[in-house]
Amino acid sequence: MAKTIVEQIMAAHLVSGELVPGAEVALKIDHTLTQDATGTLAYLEFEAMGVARAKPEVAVSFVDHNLPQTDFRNADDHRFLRTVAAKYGLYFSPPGNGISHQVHLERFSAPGKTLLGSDSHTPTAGGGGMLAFGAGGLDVALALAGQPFYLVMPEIIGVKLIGRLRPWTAAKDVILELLRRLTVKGGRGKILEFFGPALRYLSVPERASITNMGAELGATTSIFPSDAQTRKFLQMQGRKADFQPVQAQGRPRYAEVLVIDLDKLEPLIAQPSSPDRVAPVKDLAGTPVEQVLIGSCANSSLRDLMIVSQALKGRRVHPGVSLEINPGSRQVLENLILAGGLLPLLEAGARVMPPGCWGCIGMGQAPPTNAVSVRTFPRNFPGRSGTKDDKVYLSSPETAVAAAIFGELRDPRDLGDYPRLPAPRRFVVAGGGIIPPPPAGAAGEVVRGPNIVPFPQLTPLPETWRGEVWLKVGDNVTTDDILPAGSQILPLRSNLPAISQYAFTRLDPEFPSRVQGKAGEGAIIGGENYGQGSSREHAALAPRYLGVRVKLVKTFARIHLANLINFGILPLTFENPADYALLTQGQTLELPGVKQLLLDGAERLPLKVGDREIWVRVDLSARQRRLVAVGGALNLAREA
Ligand code: MIC
Ligand code: SF4
Repeated sequence: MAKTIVEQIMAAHLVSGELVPGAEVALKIDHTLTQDATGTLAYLEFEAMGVARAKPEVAVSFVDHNLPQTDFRNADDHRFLRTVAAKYGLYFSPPGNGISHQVHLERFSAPGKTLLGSDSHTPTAGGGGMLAFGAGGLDVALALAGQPFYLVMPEIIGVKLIGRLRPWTAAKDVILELLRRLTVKGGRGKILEFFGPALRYLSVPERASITNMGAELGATTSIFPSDAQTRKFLQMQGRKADFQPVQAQGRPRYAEVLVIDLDKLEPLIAQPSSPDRVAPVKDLAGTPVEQVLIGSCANSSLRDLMIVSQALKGRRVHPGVSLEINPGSRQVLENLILAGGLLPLLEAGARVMPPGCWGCIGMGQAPPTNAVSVRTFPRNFPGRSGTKDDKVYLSSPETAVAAAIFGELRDPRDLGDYPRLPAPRRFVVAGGGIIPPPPAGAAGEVVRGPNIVPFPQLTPLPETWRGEVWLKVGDNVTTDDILPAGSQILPLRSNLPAISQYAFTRLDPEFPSRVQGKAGEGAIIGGENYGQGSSREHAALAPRYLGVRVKLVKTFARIHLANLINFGILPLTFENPADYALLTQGQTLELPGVKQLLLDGAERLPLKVGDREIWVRVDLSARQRRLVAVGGALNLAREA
């Protein structure tokens, strides 16, 4: 029988449910990953579950987001993560070892297996044939405890790639083309499965650039088959034994098929401040550029850095540009050095950082006021760079290096002949960096510093809920808007009372002071694709901590919705989207008998808005309804 890759992997991991789009399914998880900015909370939650040792085949705790250790708080978090990993039997990838997604692909990816990660770009591993999902930290903690991962079965979309990339166009242009066509909400409720004759020419790191930014489409995940390219990659990593072929069987029926002809693709760029504002670079040629950043989980493989280095050979960075390189991993940096790629970068005037996320999450590398910054990163949401009213463009390394050389946006084809890239038969895979789990019982105790504040107790949903509209926002609000990151806020990820002081401050600087100390609870009103972007569960928890109990929007982004449910926030959607216009800040709201209605499975609820009444929808499974009613997943675990 014809079967997609996704159906085959899901069938092999199915714990409960049916593989029918829209139904809730539970999947067994083989690998987990966390990063420091979401990991501290995830491990506090895992500890609260009282499980002695992590259950997945492979569980890795990475430190990549917040690296500078500017004070004790950051260093405390790193030590906490290292000691938790040792105690519970996880691999630990310390600061400087690289970005979780790049390192997981290199060192652990295994075709046909499932991966759950507390970071929205976890689908990067789909480039290596894994079925990989981003999730909130609590879902990852549950997977660490051996629980399955619940998700609503998405539709499976086929993306057929034909032709072959032309010189100076790159895999990044493939995903930018998809963003141009589908927008940041076009992938909601969908998994993208790639196939077609062009796959023969796309290496695993190139495929990973594509699956990585499937997250920007709002897709549940993206996946490539495991084929000769996958075998070659694993061989180069010295992991031939991990190869498993994974191919679609027969001619599967996709819900929809999109075709991209790579021969026709030209260098593209996403304009400020959304990854879907895509245009051909040549249409923007001449725009002055002052900063170019190469790196991130989308584009920091050896190939990506080598093309930049080779293009710079014998040239200099334009004097008006700051060119900065953030290698994806220690391994990439080592192989770059061995291939002779580091010297041309340094000679041309580039600044090379230790491997990590850096400016992608606003940890340094903020652009100057009013300057254009071109980045090979996945996201350019407003202000994420750390500079107010920033002008961040997203492109391939090819387009980015052209901007660094010319000092303005230019079609990289203006650089002349495409350089020959070295094709090593094997990567050097040094053992340095990753710390394997010690044998059970061999590790000492978990060490906690004063910045690591225990998790608060969350109250259950009342029988009848009464509250007030605390804030109304528009479409495509990101989790960066709900709870920003950056150098000031990232050190507070393990300190909920402190971090909640930043909730919604991008949209309303007074929000925390305005609502704190109010006697009752609040609701947030939103538009389409509410909560897109990062998986940070702090974006659910911080508002919850301040008293937000209800979110009423037109549509939710998947990971944020799961996080709201996990922390006992009631997610509602408008039955009639036009009712959005009726709601204003300060109105009183009432949901009569909501708790019982929720537990009884009601799909619509009456909502009193002042002296009017409207209908709102609750699209939740029985499991999710219980979670919301008891006040979140940790309360449920405590009840059990
Ligand atoms: C991001 O790219 O937005 C992040 C920072 O990696 C987040 C995780 C976080 O906020 O810690 C993500 O992608 O989930
Ligand atoms: Fe790190 Fe940026 Fe990737 Fe997020 S998108 S994991 S911040 S490199």
